[in-house]
Amino acid sequence: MNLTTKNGSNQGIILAQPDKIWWKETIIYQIYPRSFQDSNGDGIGDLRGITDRLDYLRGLGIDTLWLSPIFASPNTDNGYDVSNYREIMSDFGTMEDFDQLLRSAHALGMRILLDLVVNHTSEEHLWFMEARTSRDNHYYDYYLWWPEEQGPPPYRKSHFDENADAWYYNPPTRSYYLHYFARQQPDLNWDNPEVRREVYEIMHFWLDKGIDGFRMDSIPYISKDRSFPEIDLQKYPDVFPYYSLGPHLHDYLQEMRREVLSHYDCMSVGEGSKVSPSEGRRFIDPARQELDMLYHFGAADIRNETAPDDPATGIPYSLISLKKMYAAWDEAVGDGWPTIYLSNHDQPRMVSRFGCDAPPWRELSAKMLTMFLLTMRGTPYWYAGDELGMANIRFSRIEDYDDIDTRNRYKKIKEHSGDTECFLREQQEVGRDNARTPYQWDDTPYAGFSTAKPWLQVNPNHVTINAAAELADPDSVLHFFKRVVALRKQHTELVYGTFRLLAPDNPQVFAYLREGVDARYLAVFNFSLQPATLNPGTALPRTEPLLHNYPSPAAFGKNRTLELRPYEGILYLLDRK
Ligand code: TEU
Ligand code: CA
Repeated sequence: MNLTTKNGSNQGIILAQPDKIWWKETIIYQIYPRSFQDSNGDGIGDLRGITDRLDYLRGLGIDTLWLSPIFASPNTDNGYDVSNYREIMSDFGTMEDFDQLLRSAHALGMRILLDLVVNHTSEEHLWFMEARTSRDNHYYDYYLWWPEEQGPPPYRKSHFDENADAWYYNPPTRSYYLHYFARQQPDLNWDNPEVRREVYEIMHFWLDKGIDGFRMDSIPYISKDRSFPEIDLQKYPDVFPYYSLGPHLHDYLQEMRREVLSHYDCMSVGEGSKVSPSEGRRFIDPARQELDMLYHFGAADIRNETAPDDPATGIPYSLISLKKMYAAWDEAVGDGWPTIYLSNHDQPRMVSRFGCDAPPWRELSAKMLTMFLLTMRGTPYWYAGDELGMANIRFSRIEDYDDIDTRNRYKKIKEHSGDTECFLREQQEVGRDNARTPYQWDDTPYAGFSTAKPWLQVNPNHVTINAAAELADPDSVLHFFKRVVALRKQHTELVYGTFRLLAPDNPQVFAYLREGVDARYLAVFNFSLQPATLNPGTALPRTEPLLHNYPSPAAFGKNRTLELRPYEGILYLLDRK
């Protein structure tokens, strides 16, 4: 940790300058392999497809890829149900294909992160196939059971189960097994040291191959209180936050660091479902030696749960809450390091959710969100396709969906004679398949993704929104993305500088200062469909903006205010020492 004296607004204060390391400077580009590029004409994306597109990605300035699970899987949850952690999913290719992908990526100076899914396995994993046969089986204790003779199991809720019940009865053992996700995804018993050893060996296997780190799926859920107490539903009405606070979670993460991660030059990021900022710090405090980063759900939760600050702005959630949430995480991480993202394979498309995908606004709002994500403090997790401004597909029929989450929830609503139409309308905005439609490479019938009918429909808007068209248009979202990526590389103060939220109570504008040792930046974004006004106080720029998304940026008026147009974003370099 270097200590540096700062001037300007923080005169006299000694500010810690974060340690420099590659995973703070990079942008992590998430690929959902099933949807990226098919290389053999079966309608399913695969590893060779990714290898074929590495040059394209490198050309955009991308240098780190996170691949959603590529391991053997029956695909109940598209790879998030692993049946063999040392084999490649047959749909995606072979181990040779993987080795080739890794070699090619490294040769281009790119890194690869894999998705470690070890809160649960697939029911088709050998361990579970054994475990379910008898209570005496060696693998029985690899999973979590409730014996029938103890009466009905205590209430636990499942994310994906049609009945929302996280226990499933297994006749041969006369017991119920626990599954926080689908019943085909039984939860592992992390209190069994053998289970932990198995997981660490799997991690060694991939790290020894040369991968550069892991994204860890559902990691806050791994530790359970095996006395299975009744959950205090007053305290945890949503239940899931209870799952993220298991008694031995941090012991296991420290053990994992000691046994595995500390032996490699690699990075780790935990999926931080249901983790608050104060809990989050414990995962990433460098002194505790657990994970490097935590991928929290703050933005997704606020977008789903809060009411607009002012309905007239056209922002359907509370921007004030969003701003305060990011400021709270920025402070809570302490000496650790923040993360930011606005979409992924479990969320709708960024432009449809936080911007506006109607034609007059799609490009502007996608560019504004690009500037926002890449100028915040923290490592950005970028979801493939957002650089094209890809939008929600908004399926109208349940048959169009592939996702187990959408399908099982629909089933449940139907069985209870609920309002399925209302559910389908809601899924058009939030359904996970919105983000899983094939990558739009060109305007041919299957968008250049495949020569055969893809596993999930291509968005019909690919005739205009596609990589080929955008490469040919210098004003495209794609070229804009490339410019911002380059700018972030060039201005490392945008990576390491401090973050200070301005105008926290402005319901339309997200504005902040980024202040490094040598330079200070002002970023302003109108998140609304309506014009907005900002007075940034003393942070008045004297020069032209570094970057803006309208052809010519708004200028400061006499009264030191900026009149921003809908979705206008501007980045200024305030001063450089
Ligand atoms: O998601 C974990 C998670 O917390 C989910 O509840 C997520 O919020 C949900 O999918 C939204 O509908 C991870 C993976 O990202 C997801 O794709 C998997 O389905 C899940 O774990 C189970 O492995
Ligand atoms: Ca294929």
